[in-house]
Amino acid sequence: MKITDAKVIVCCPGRNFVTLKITTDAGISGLGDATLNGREKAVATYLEAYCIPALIGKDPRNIEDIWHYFYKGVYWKRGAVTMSALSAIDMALWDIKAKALNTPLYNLLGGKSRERVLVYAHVTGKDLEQTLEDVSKKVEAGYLAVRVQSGIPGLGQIYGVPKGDKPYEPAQKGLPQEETWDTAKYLNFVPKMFAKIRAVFGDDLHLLHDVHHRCTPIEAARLAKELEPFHLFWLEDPVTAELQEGLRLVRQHSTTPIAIGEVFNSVYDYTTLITEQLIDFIRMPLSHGGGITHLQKVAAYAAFYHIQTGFHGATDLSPVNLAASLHFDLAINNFGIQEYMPHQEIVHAVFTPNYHYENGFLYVDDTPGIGVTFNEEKAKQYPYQTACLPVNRKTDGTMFYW
Ligand code: GCO
Ligand code: MG
Repeated sequence: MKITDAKVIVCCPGRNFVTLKITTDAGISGLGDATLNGREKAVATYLEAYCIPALIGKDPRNIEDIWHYFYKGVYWKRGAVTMSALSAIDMALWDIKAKALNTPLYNLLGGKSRERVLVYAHVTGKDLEQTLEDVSKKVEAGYLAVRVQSGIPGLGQIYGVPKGDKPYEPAQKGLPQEETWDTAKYLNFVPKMFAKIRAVFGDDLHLLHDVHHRCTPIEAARLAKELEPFHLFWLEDPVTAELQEGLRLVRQHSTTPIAIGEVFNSVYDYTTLITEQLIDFIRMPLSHGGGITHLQKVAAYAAFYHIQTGFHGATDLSPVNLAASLHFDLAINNFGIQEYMPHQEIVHAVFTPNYHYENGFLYVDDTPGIGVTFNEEKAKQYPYQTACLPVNRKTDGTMFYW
């Protein structure tokens, strides 16, 4: 089999997505998600200018070799842009292989370890009252796990809280919008919020929370310690994990489980975190972390340290990535949980998904390959629109992490 063509399709059904389609002389094509929120064109250009010409003529069945061609073979390796491109290539090749063998992807990853994938939903409220209402709605919809974010008294627009009545979507048209931040106000509010949620909803509901990289290690240690009585499923990105050693301080003070890595793209972002058992869940998604080929190795490595997966699954990762993640989640032993932020209906007009939600779990069907159908004609109706993630300033104006 030979790769005869590959193309990048950038479309915006409600939000931007970058899709790679690889075609072969066997009449089989594969899809990969190359979306990097707010940096879509950088990945598309890298693929079009440097990767696609080198892919043509290669045998798509040699996934391991092609992976290393674009990793080891490239002098400027790692980084979100190049790894997102490599992830999309890898995903599309696995899609082709599974279709060629006429089997769903999970069969190539070891077969099913379970029939369904536990997911967590997003709860967002402008204030505590609305947040409690939203938890109720998610519980009624059957979710067994919810990630809770809320507006903070005294702060305006912040991460995780929607504007108006639309579902939360952080990327906004045009240049980055500015949000405000005050760590002291945040740290005072969050433990009170979880105390209330536990009091109202009891012990069984799994509760998660995303700090979104905003605490210093000692602040994160305080938060993790104060949240201990509420038994979180996980506390996500408590610090900006560029400083892996910072997690030692958090660990010394608390038994709250930690999830990290949605912005990582290589195993080398994690080595201290994994080998010193400073985290409990890895978040790096297939579409940014080198695809299935690299994540298989990272997940296996993590398993030896009693670390589970909890893949990033925000709406800025396309249904192709979510479907591929579900195959992966079904197959591996150390699966933990999958993030699930449903895409808007308009997205499903372009990407027909092969998964469905039922009572707290996602199910993927037995369509060969990854199983998502991409409607290129429909995609043309939704051209790219410039949109960026916000930036964040402290209340005194100091630039801060978003
Ligand atoms: C999450 C993430 C997202 C990111 C978004 C950025 O936990 O789902 O933190 O909300 O902010 O994916 O593109
Ligand atoms: Mg996150």
